[in-house]
Amino acid sequence: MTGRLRHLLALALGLFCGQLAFAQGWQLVWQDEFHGSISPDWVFETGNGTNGWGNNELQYYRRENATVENDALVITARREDFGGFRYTSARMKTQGRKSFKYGRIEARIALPAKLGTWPAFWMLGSNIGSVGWPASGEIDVMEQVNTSSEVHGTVHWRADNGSHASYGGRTGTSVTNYHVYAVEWDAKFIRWFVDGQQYHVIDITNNAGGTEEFHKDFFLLLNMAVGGNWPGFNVDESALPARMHVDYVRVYQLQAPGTAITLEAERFAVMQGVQAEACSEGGQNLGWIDAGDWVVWDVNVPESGTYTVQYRVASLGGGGVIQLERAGGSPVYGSVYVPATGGWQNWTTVSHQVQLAAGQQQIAVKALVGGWNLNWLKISR
Ligand SMILES: [Ca+2]
Ligand SMILES: [Ca+2]
Ligand SMILES: [Ca+2]
Repeated sequence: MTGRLRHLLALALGLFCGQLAFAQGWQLVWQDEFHGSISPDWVFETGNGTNGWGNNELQYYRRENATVENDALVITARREDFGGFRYTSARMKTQGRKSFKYGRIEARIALPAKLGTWPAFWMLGSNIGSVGWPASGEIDVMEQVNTSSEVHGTVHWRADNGSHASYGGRTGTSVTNYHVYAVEWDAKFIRWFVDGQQYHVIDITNNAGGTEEFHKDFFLLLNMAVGGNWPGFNVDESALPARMHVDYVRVYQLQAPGTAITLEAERFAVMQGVQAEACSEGGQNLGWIDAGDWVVWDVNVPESGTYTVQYRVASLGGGGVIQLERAGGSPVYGSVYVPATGGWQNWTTVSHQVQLAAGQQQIAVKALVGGWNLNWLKISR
């Protein structure tokens, strides 16, 4: 696919999502797009846990079973003898690295749907280490078992009498194709969606079980079990290896109008011609920016009006020119000069004022003149 076509497709997808799926005020706060690698915010869990991770699962989890191909995470379940078990797969979590209270949590996932597979995108309360499960609370954004065409969204908690309680919903879809699985979670409700269509909701205003389990931080998990109490213990070994694909995981949170939006350059949606590298100010910056190169980010502009856009830039040589535009190239919002700073990691901030329209959209920086690095953009009223 050509860069231009990808650019236009990205624009079309951005508009599509903007109309169907986004409430005003959702701002992207964390993402892993699996652009060639897995974010260091994920921790891998290995082994078979206690009692097969509590479910009598048959697999041994290994880091090696999570890879990145074609801009997507691939979790592969294998028929492989390892550690005394007959299958291997992968399980990863953001515990201790990234946790979230409320927000829109979504992932674009395609499932294998084979007898014995149990893929899941889910969350656990960050206090699980002190209060245990299910008092920690569990929010299952998406689970599916075996060859079923149904996906399930469920919450688990500890009931007042101390027993395990749960409340789930399900819906049918073409699970082997990519779909966006999401929850929208606030102080009142958790709602489950497939491709923007709600299929389940729980009112948590007065708590699910008389405790606070759904009003505190949760971390994210992705895994694919082989066998276990839910899918059962029949595995179609002829269907292995089975692969779960995850194009991206994104977390949005509600932000009040007037809050500055910071876009880390390296957390782009799509790009052409640039590369990320370690930044002297922490994290990463983008470099190898030549004339005609471009980078696109998802952003939700809270209201239409005049915004100041700041760019954190560095340039060893003669500087360059940034053009800010809507992804796809039209309209052009404005341009700003990048001065020479005397080093690729000598940073300065340049800015200009532009008119932006409200709503979820894809914004792009294009290099009219290359020869500079970009650490971040900040958009403020
Ligand atoms: Ca991706
Ligand atoms: Ca380049
Ligand atoms: Ca950065």
